[in-house]
Amino acid sequence: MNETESSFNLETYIQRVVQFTENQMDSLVPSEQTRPAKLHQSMRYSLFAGGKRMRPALCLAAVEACGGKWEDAARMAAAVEMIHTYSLIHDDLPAMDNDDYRRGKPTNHKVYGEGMAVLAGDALLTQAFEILADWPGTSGFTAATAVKELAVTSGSLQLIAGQAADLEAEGQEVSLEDLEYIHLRKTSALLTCSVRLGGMAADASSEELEALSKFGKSVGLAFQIVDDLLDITQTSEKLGKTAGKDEVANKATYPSLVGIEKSREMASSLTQEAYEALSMFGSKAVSLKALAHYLLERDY
Ligand code: GRG
Repeated sequence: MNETESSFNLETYIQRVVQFTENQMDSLVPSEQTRPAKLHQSMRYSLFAGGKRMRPALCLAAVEACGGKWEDAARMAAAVEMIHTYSLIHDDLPAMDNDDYRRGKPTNHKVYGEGMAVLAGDALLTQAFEILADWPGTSGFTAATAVKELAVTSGSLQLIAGQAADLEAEGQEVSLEDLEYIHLRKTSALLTCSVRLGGMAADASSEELEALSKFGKSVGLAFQIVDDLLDITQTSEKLGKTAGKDEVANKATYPSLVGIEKSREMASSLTQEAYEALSMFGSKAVSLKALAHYLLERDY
């Protein structure tokens, strides 16, 4: 560990990210009183229910790695968290994963009903693009480029592809290759997009964006493997969502396909690859590196 790394305090860093992102979202999303009030309450219920805010954290850390300021990526940080929250609301619906508990609270549809939960997800998804469309851009990147980055990530070849493949995999034989197809899309895609948007906010070079893509891909797969492990080893209270669901649903996961030990090894080796992708940023990547380490070692 070098001097910059040893003086870096991740806990304080994450607290600042949470505050910054929540302030942004609060100022950008219509108030709970805005008509139709129930819709806006439902959107805000899930948006402000907690959550680790890892996508904004990665986005803001990527701005730093590329020499920019958080302010430049404020809209990106809000937009990626809104897309993430929409995906969680829809994923929890009875037609998908049918979950009652998320971020330590009853799921959106349990509180607001299925119809309103679908609409809250739709509205968060749509508003994320509106927010990004108002980003002023840099000399190298326009708002349209950033909007396209988020749209491709959220579309039928990435996020939704992962979810569709996951739905289709239920009750089927799933290979390690199939599992990687799903998680590169369900999990890595939005993490990669978060760091790439942060890079764009700092007017990153194409080499820097390429390095951020490699970092996001590795961190994303490691994140998913750790998520699968936590589903087995942690309680619902600790996770804030239903633990042990994968086994009950007989779902293919990394531990079910390769075992717990091998899964841990894979997550460590992917995190190592993520660190290596950061070499060109030097000490400016201290926060990205600390976040990758945290995502590997987290216990919820
Ligand atoms: C388009 C409906 C739809 C879904 C897309 C992202 C996704 C696919 C589904 C969401 C559910 C899920 C299990 C996604 C995999 C990624 C993952 C482990 C998400 C949980 O993210 P955390 O742990 O959650 O960062 P918090 O609550 O901390 O923000």
